[in-house]
Amino acid sequence: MDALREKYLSAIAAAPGEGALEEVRVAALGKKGEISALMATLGKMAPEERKAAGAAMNVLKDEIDAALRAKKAALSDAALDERLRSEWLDVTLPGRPRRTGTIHPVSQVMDELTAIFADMGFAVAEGPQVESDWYNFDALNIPPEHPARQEHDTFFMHRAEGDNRPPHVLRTHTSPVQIRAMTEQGAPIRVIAPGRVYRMDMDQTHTPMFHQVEGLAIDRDISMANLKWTLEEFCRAFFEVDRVELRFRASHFPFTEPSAEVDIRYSNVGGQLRIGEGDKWMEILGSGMVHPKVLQAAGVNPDEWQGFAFGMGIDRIAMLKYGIPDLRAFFESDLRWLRHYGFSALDLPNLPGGLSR
Ligand code: 2NL
Repeated sequence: MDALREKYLSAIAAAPGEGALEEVRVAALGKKGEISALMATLGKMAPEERKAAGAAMNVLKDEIDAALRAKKAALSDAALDERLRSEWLDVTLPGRPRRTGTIHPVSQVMDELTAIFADMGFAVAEGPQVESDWYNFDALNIPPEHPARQEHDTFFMHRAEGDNRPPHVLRTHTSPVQIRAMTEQGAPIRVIAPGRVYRMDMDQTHTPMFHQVEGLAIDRDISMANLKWTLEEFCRAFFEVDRVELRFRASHFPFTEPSAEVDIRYSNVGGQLRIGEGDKWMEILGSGMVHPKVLQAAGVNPDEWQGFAFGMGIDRIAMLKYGIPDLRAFFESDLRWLRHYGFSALDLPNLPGGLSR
């Protein structure tokens, strides 16, 4: 029995894992185990011998059993320690940011514009980007020989072979949208027409597609005073400043008379543009009183109705609002611009203005 005790206690002590320990248990205490076999010999013993041997065997069995349990607990503690060491997780680490999409800056600015003019009672009008020459040019008092119609400014669509009607064009401004609105709705009318426009122009400060918003207000007694207030009110809201100053310079457009280009006062303090203060002027839009011929072309009687119209580029006033220095910065994915809108997905280290610099 001492040999058995010695054998199993050392086997238990040496068992490297729970599997090996189980094998030791089966070898000792299993149905066919050595200690079970030993205990089976009790039945053949004489009663007086059996009492002492039985007690000793029970002590041996309990001792082995206790050693097995202790070892099993030690092995499972060690296994847990090992898992805790190898599988630790720092739950205090910040989460990985999710990369979400955002509204394109130009769309966002268009939404801002639309909201400001909506507050002043302007509806939004939309129309086709492929236009007839009537809506894009003739109705706007732009005659066939006008330079704006030339090949080098306008994208012309192809007509089918043998179709000699004048070609459609990619709209060069959103004015045709307003002509359509006036023609359909008549006067009085107050609409803005934001959207894409196209001109065959591509250099460091021009792209062949850009965005424009035009505005139109026709009523019985609309004057340039209404135009001035509307534009000032718009600029205050859009640039989020209390004071703006606009300067109207006499100009010429075929579709307005009189016409004015409008400049806004600003300063440049160390590259930071401030609207409404300073001694610089920046041209932001063109405007005027709608030409009687244009009203007539849209079926509105110029003896009864009059109104103002204006047009401005969206890309530029957006860059002005958000401090982007020039178009190239915009189109080379300048990250000051993109980051302003949370475009972290494009935050690549080797782009101009990247975070890593
Ligand atoms: C500019 C100048 C302008 C208009 C657009 C307009 C529209 C109708 C009738 C008359 Cl339906 N005028 N639009 C008027 C004056 C100027 O745009 O520099 N745009 C970027």
